[in-house]
This record gives sequence, structure tokens and C-alpha cells, in this order.
Amino acid sequence: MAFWNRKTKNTPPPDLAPENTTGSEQAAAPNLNVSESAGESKEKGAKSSWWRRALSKTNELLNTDIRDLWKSEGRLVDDDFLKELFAILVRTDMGNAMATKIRESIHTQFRGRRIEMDEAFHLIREELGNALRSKQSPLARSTSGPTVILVVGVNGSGKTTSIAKLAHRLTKEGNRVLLGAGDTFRAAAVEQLRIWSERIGCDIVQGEHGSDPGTVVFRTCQKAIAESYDVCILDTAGRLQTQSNLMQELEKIKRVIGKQIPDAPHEVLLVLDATAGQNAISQAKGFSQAAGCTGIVLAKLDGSAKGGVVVPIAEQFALPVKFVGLGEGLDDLAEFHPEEFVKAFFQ
Ligand SMILES: Nc1nc2c(ncn2[C@@H]2O[C@H](COP(=O)(O)OP(=O)(O)OP(=O)(O)O)[C@@H](O)[C@H]2O)c(=O)[nH]1
Ligand SMILES: [Mg+2]
Repeated sequence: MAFWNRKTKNTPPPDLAPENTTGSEQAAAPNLNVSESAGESKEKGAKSSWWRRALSKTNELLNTDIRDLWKSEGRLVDDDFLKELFAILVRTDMGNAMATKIRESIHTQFRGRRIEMDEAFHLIREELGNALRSKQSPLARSTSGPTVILVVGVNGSGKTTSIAKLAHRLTKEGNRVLLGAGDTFRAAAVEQLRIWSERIGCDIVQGEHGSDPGTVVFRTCQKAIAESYDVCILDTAGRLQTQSNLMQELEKIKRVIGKQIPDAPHEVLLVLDATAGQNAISQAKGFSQAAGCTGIVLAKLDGSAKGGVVVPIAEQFALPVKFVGLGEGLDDLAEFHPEEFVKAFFQ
């Protein structure tokens, strides 16, 4: 499904800033251990297979543990059962509140009776669906001029890879996308994004290693305006939510953007590593307060048995999960669909 209905053509703009802009004549990309092929076949598959894959680790845990609860047909809903079920649910990181809600719901409806596994699954999915249904929110966009997406998060959470996937997706949908390599701190960060930009076929503004990220962001926005790009996605260096100087740097970056493009950034996406479990929740808290995040990209869901973490994040911070990352390839990003997500639980 397309995020936007832009009809712009995906033709590269004239190269106005050759020293900052990559072109096809540049050296072939070194091997960064990324794959592009995985996505090809996935696109052809049903949506549900995406989500089954995304939750495969979570379901591994659920399927072994939860199915053990039903060794014999039907299972009496007594204190032992409710306690065991609760413990399993909590292990998916869906949070005590949600696990309690599910336990209470099963208690109320089935107390002293036998419950079939499918009945329990149905009820769990229903509760998860109720919690997540209202949390879906598409990517915001500008009404005029380029849409600016600032991407933030802790070190290694998956920011740069998620930017590449998002840029790829938006480019395929016909948008002209400009990347801004605002991580001037980590030595190989600019090169990493440059390589992705070549693979995607989109342009990039780069700065010198160690230079002021605000300057790169400024130049990126200028180019985006001057050459009428549809979308501009800005990478930033990883930082901890507790590093107040670095959080202030994000504020400064936002001011630089806002001075050039009113209402921008239109999105401040926080990239969380799904394998971080409860840490992801404290990151969501810190970043949403300090950086004014507007949405979450939950990366590495494919490698996490804690897929339930989507629930407390969406519930506690009024921060919609906009995308989830399902792998390292360019096509491994899916828009978050609560219904699909919930359906994929226990599959
Ligand atoms: N399995 C899996 N791996 C991912 C996903 N997203 C990112 N990665 C991997 O996670 C590692 C870190 O990703 P980056 O995109 O470099 O993370 P980053 O947040 O930009 O890191 P810094 O710039 O160092 O802060 C890389 O090896 C990526 O390939 C995902 O959705 N699934
Ligand atoms: Mg990065």
C-alpha cells in the first residue's frame, strides 16, 4: 500500500552540489553484509507472511510454552493455569498491564471451566487488537514543499538501515528522496548511508567526518527546497536519552530544519531495537520527552522474541509504531498494521 499518492516522477535532479552529492560514477559499494534479495520474494507473498516472519521468534517462545499448557485437551482455568499463562505473556514484553488484562478476561469468562487453546488465542488477540487498533498512524507529510523526516535513536538501534529501507520504499512509490548524512560522528556512518543511497538510486548530502551535523542538515534542507524533492530523510548519530548535551544537539537540528521549512520536521522517528525489550521502553520515554518524537520504527523485530513490546510502547507514550524492521535488506520494512500484527501472534 502506498503511503502517499504523490505523482512525482522518480528522475534524479541535476547535480547542483557535486562535492556533496553521490552519482552513479562513484566507486562500487563495498560489501556491507546487506541483502536485497530477501525482500523480492516477500513482496509477492501475502501480508500475513510478513507478520508471521516478524513475530517468528516471539511465536517460537509462545508456541512451545503456551502449547505446553494444553498438553491434554482443553485446560481447566484455575489459579495455576492463570499464573502460568501470565508468566508466558509477560515474557513477550507485552507488559504487566496487558498481561493482567488478558488474565482477568480469561478468568472472568472461563473460571472453573475448560478452555480450548484456540479460545484462549482468540481472546488474547482480541485484547491486543483492542489495545493497538487506535494506534495506527500513517507517515505524516507536508502540505507544501519537502516532507522532512528526522531519524533518531541510541547507537546501533537500526537508524541508518531503517532510513535506507524507508527511502527505498518511498522512491519505489514515485517520490524523489534526498538523504542527509547527519551522523558526522561515527567514522563510517556517512559512507554507510552513501552506499545505501547508491543502491536505492537516491541522492544524498554528506558532510565531513567530525563536522557540525547542523550544517549537513541545513544543506540537505536547502537542496531539498531548491530542487523540489518530495522527501528528505535525515540520519543522526546514535545517542543515549540520558546524554543531555546530545539531546540538546537534536533540538538544535530541529530548529535548523524548522527555520527553513515551516512545520518541519514533519516526523521525528525514533528507531528502537526490538531485541532491547524493556530498554526500548525507557528509550521511548527519554526520547519522546527530549526530542519530541512523533513515531517509532521498531527495528529487528525478526530477531526478537519480545514482539509484545509494541503494546506498552504504543500504550504508554502515545507514540504510534509506524514501521517495523524485519531484516537487513531494503525491502525488510513494513508499515505497522495492528490487525496483521495481532493475527500473526501464535502462528
Ligand atoms: N535482523 C535485523 N537487523 C537489522 C534490522 N535493522 C538494522 N539491522 C542491523 O543492525 C545493525 C545496526 O544497524 P544500523 O542501521 O547501522 O544502526 P544505527 O542505529 O544507524 O547505528 P549507529 O549509527 O552506530 O548508531 C546492522 O548490522 C543492521 O544490518 C532489522 O530490522 N533486522
Ligand atoms: Mg547509523
